[in-house]
Amino acid sequence: ERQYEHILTSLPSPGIALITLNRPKALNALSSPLFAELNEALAAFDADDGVRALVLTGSDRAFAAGADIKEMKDKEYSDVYQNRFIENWSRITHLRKPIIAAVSGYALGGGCELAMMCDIILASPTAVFGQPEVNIGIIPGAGGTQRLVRAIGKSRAMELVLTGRPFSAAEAAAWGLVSRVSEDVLADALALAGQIAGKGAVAAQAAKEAVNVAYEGSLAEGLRQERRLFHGMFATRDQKEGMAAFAEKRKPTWTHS
Ligand code: CO8
Repeated sequence: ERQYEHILTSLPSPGIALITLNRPKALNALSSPLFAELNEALAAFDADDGVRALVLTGSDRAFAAGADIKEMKDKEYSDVYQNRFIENWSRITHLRKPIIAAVSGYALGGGCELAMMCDIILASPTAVFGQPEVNIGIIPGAGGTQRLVRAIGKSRAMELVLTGRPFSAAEAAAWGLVSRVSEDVLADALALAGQIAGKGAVAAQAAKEAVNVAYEGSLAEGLRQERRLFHGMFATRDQKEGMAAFAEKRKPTWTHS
């Protein structure tokens, strides 16, 4: 079993993988070494047939307080441009399997962006979101200006990105950035992952892909792709089993194939 320095990984129950960001002294600031490990763990779990849903979390105090400002502060334009700084930090969006962010404490800057790269966000009442980059002379670099607009609308996103003001779990829930506020956010995220892991894996992955088309593209293209993925379900054993089980009034036994 691989041991990491900046993250913790575990398999808390069948079908579920948990990744915990673990740089407590820096409030889980996102550094290049942390992302190298996160990407490695994500790739390993995505390739593991025993894993059908993932949960990403931080500590009670911080999901992640942003990209590591100390790592970034002396970088020049030519460094970040030529080295494609943070380009591979969005690899999490290429996961086939559903991933839930369980957010407690600070989710600022890159931390908010990382949460938004997940498929579902659940927030503890203590969660504090924000895109404060403007306060340190930069702008969001990993989707903050794009995904926030889609999640909560242009006027709110514009206000938050231009002022850098933090916003609460309650605001995030009212605006639809998170699906709910939960007192025991990690337990609830694991329970939700358990529900998803209980579905046929092919259907869960196709559903995720189809929802992401709606999120990323136009309606016409989304409806076309949805129909194609829907048709594809009829090539799976799980479709035969799922519909037969319904007709026979019994629970389906998924083969995830
Ligand atoms: N980078 C580096 N170190 C950090 C960061 C950070 N983003 N945030 C906190 N830390 C460190 C502090 O420096 C401090 O270290 P030390 O003990 O050595 O002084 C330690 O964590 C504890 O922090 P504080 O003492 O500041 O704790 P407070 O409770 O007083 O404040 C805050 C907590 C409000 C969260 C405060 O730490 C803060 O404002 N942090 C910076 C937030 C921020 O500006 N984030 C945006 C960064 S820019 C960015 O994310 C660009 C995105 C790029 C793409 C990312 C793709 C995923």
